[in-house]
Amino acid sequence: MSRIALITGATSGIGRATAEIFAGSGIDLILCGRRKEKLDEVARVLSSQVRVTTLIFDVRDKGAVTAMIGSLPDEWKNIDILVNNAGNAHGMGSLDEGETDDWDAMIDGNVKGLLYVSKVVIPLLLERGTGHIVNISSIAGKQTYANGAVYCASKAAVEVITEGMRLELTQHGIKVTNIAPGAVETEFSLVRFKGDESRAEKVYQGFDPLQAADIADAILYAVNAPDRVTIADITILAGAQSAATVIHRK
Ligand code: NDP
Ligand code: 8X3
Repeated sequence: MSRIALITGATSGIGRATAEIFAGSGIDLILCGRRKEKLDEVARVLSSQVRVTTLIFDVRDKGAVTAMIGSLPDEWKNIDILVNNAGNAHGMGSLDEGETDDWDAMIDGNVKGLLYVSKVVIPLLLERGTGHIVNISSIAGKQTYANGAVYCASKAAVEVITEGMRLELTQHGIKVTNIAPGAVETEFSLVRFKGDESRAEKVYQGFDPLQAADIADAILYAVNAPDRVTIADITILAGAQSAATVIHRK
C-alpha cells in the first residue's frame, strides 16, 4: 500500500522538489502552502504519478492549520510522513536595527508554525503507531552568523524541537529526522531580500550552490531507511561551502 506524505511549503524550492521525488517513488501527497496557483500547478503535474490533494493555509494561523488538516477526508488522515519544510528568512539586520515584523514572521512561521502543524499531525501518527517526521532546519541552526541571529535562532529552535520529538515519539514507532541544508538556490534569498533579485542572485554567485533536488534526495533517503535505522540528522553543504558563511567563490 502506498504511503501518504504531508509536505508544508510545497509551492517552491525544497518542498516542491520533495513532492516531485516522493511522487516518483509512489508516495501520495498532501501539498500545503499559501500560493494557490503554484500549489495547483505542482498538484496538476504530479497527479499523473500519484494521488495528490492540496491544503492552502498559512502555518502561522493556528486556527487555519487545525481546520485545514482536520478537514482532510479520513483516508487522507492516514499520514505516514510529515515534512515540516515551510519557512523563510525575512531580512538581514543587526539586533538593534532589525525589523520586528521580520522577527515575528520568522519566529511565528519557522518555529510556531512547525509546532502548530506537528501538534495536529502527531496524534494521527500516534493513533496508527507508525510514521516519520522530517524537520528542515539549517546549517544556520548550528552556526550563528551576524545579522542573521533571529533566523539562526529560529532554526536552532527547529533542531531542539526535533530532538524533543525524537525523545517523545521513538517509543511509539515514529521516527524523527533533522535535515540541515547549507546554501540552496531556491526562492529563499528572494524572500529574505524582499524581492530584490540582484541581491538574491549574488548569494549564489561564484560557486555551484545546492539545488532543492539535492535536499529532496536526502529526505527520500531518510524516509526509505529500513525500520532498524533512524537517520537522526543530516547536514548538507554546497561543495564549495565549509561553514554557514564560508563559501569559496571563484
Ligand atoms: P522557498 O522560499 O523556495 O520555499 C519556502 C516555502 O515555504 C514555500 O513553499 C512557501 O510557500 C512556504 N512558506 C513560507 N512561509 C510560509 C507560511 N507562513 N505559511 C505557509 N507556507 C509558508 O525556500 P526554500 O525551499 O529554500 O525553503 C524551505 C525550507 O528550507 C525553509 O524552512 C528554509 O528555512 C529552509 N532552508 C533553506 C535553505 C536555503 O539556502 N534555501 C538552507 C537551509 C534551510 P508559500 O509562499 O506559497 O506559502
Ligand atoms: C539558509 C542557509 O546560511 O543562508 O538556512 O542561513 S543560510
